[in-house]
Amino acid sequence: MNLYKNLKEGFVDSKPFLVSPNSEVIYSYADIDHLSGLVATHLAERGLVSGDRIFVQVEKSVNVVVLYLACLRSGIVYIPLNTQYLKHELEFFTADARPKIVITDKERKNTFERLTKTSDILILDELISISEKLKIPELNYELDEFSGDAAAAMLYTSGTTGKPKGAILSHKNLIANAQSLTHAWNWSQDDVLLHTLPIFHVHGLFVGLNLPLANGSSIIYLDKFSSQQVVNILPKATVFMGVPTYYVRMLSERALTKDSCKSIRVFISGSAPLQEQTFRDFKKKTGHEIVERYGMTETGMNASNPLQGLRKPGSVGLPLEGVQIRARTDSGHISKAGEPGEIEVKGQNVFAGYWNREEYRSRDFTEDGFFRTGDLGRIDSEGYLFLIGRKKDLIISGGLNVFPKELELVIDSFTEVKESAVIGLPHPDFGEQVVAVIVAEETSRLDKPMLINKMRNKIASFKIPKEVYFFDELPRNTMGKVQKNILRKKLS
Ligand code: MCA
Ligand code: AMP
Repeated sequence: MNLYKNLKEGFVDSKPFLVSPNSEVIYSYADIDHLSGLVATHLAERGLVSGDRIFVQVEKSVNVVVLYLACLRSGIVYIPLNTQYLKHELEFFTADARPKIVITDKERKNTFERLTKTSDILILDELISISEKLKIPELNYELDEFSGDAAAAMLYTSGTTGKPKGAILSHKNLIANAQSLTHAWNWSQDDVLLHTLPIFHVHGLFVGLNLPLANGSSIIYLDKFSSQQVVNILPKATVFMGVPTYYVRMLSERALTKDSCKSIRVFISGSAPLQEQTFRDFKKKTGHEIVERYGMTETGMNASNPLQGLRKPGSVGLPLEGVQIRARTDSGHISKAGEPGEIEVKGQNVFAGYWNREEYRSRDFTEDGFFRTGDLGRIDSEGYLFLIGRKKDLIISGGLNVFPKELELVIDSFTEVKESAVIGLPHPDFGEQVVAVIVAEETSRLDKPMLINKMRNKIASFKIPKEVYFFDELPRNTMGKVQKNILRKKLS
């Protein structure tokens, strides 16, 4: 079972696959098949074999798509990294995953050279142009059969301990998700997806690429999201997907009208809660009810509001085909309809576990094989899932996850800081914003600009607190635990 082989069944050779914003065909399906074959050949010549791990930290480009497909064909485990990650963060990933090769941009090469002596470091654009020159017939890598359980990709997701964990996604997991989403969203060859998401997360990588590929549809490929550009291009597309921040920003565009959305079949939102107000405002302005869905790095997509049938505002919809979803109460029993609890999921889409963390399996999964998501929700009597909070201490800012513990560890390492607490507070654009509460050492003259400056060298800029407050002490309960709910109340 090979995801590439499975996707290829949907390819239509003569059809445009990647299209530029001004409608030029960048690659047809035949082109992408040929080129990814050449790159797979080149990677094999460099000694990469099925099961080898490859790091990819590059700006969004069409070449990344080629590389991704080449890796799928050859069974190389694709490990994408957020382009904002800095040396301090990359250090951990490199030591943890020990990739055979790092593929990056010219600007990042030095950083990786300082981080690893054991991995080859290649520039993506050079890799592609060398492969193009090969001009040898591509090997039929897609005919290689791997076990469906073989790893196709590994994506890091931060943990409540502050240390990221590599979620291993198998070929079988990704195939299952592409199939259930094709069905749920009625995806077809006639679809044109306007792709503006980053390409290093499940949302932009697997949902945004595998679905069109599996169905021979075209992608209008933008390097990044810009609400103005998106609204201008919407008339050329049939599907748009994004995080809630995209929809909030699109709503402020005057050019967003019922007319500009005439060709759109479905707008999809996920990765963070879509505010009911955004759902209603978007419907009023465009006539479209956004389809909200629920996913995770570890599971791909689990639930979606239906294409036909009731789309409930505030709900992430019904379980996708082949996915079981239930809630478990604090007292440990399976919730009845409407009763809140931690959401657990099971299905072919759910990963088998984290890299090098087999010993935690019993904590991450229930005895009957459901993954404990750390999300809190309730399922109504019609089977619709409503997410109502999170058991895990996590902030989602503009669709990007920030784990407070990771930031607290960084902040507490500064000599000027006695202790800190990081919380999420509502933000009109990002949904939630990162806020740091600091208890400074008495003699320190630490202020917000100084703190932000110190953090900038250490962590990706989207994690940097938007607000900083200085307190004399942090509120604690009788067990000594910081009461973040009190901080949130005080500061909202
Ligand atoms: C950028 N900045 C942010 C964020 N993005 N700050 C907080 N939260 C953010 N999300 C900061 C930058 O660090 C920078 O700070 C400043 O804003 C300008 O950066 P720029 O890149 O120009 O910002 P932007 O273009 O306005 O980006 C905002 C964005 C982007 C378009 C909302 O963050 C985005 O595309 N988010 C989508 C993320 C995503 O794909 N999530 C899916 C993962 P400074 O100026 O200080 O340096 S979740 C997933 O895959 C699961 C499975 C699921 O369910 O989908
Ligand atoms: P990630 O670790 O980046 O895969 O993020 C997964 C988390 O995003 C989930 O566990 C949820 O907490 C959150 N999430 C994804 N989709 C939605 C949604 N539609 N509404 C609310 N939260 C969501």
